[in-house]
Amino acid sequence: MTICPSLDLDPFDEAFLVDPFAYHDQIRDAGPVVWLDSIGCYAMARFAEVQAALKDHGTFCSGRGVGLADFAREQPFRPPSLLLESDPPLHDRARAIMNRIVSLKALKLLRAEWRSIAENLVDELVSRRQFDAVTDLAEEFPMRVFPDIIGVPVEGRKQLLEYATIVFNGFGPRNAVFEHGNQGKEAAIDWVTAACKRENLLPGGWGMAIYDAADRGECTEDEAGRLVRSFLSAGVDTTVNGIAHMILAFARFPSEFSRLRANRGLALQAFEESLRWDSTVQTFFRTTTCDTAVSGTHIPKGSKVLLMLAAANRDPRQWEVPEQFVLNRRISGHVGFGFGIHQCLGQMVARLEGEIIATAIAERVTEIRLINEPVRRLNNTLHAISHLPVEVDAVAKV
Ligand code: OVM
Repeated sequence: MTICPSLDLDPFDEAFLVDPFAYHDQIRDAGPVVWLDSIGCYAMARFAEVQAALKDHGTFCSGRGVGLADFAREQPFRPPSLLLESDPPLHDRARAIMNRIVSLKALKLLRAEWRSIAENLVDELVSRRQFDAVTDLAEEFPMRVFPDIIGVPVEGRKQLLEYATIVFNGFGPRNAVFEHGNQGKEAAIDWVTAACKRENLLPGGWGMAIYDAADRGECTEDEAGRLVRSFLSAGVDTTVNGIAHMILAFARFPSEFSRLRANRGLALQAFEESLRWDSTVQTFFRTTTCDTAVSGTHIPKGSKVLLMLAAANRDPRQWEVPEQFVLNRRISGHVGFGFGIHQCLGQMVARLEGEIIATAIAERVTEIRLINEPVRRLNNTLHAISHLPVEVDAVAKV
């Protein structure tokens, strides 16, 4: 058994959250498993070990929470998610209900309409030449398409972004980022709680489809509400920041953007690679259900383990020139959507949004330049951007 190296480094302090990639080498190079004194838990940042832990959900469970808080010792701030914060068999029952709703068939129905929404939006932004790629595009597009699919009220939808801030900060420690980030956003919790109720959901949406499953006896009324909450928690800020980082990648790697313009068939690949390059969900925790060993390092039963997805996605042991956004690499297997039974339920929705935006931009823009450096919005889990001022050159009209 190897001794587990201990690092004096806080993955949730502000310097780390501003530029996590500056610290990942230190964690990956220290060993396959490290002990972080600052937060009193183990961490893994290498691709092979992160992927293996995600796969081994029996040893690395989610039911004690996927944040720093151990639900076996602390009361969670909201009833646990039946998907994210659960283990089989409960997880699988909940997931099956959701998988039937977020189906390929359902997604096929959305593409044409979402495409025309994206085209109109990007047309307008290109005519302005300068815009904020976060507020005007990366937030605007998901907000125009996603809440309608679930069927939540139009009034107050902006609260979805504030709610996501609370939820994703909640996976980290109760630090300054948590306190400041969540301040004044309490109303979002009430809004989302109301939006999850049967009487507030529009007929025909994915939210009501969950209550239809409850009517068939597949889950209880209370479980249905909590599953709607998963859509509303995980469905907006994730794609917002995925799209934002894809635009950032286009600006930082102009030759790759040219390659996309020359071959629009690479649009989906562009979104996927941007997710590897800068993974929106940077980290999630697991808890060990038994004593275990990871690449020769002992981890005792009941330990919280930080899985550093974003670091794994830039591990030079796995990827060539990992810090570069490269369209033609073999990207399959990245852990930006996780891996194993908990792998992102909404990944097909996210991909559809990302592909459609990448296509609409590649058709209309020859170059994207940053007017200013991105303004970061610090969050304990998401790598987030609040403002990304850009200038674009329009494709010449024929
Ligand atoms: C949920 C949930 C919340 C946040 C994130 C997430 C990335 C899921 O409530 O199920 O997945």
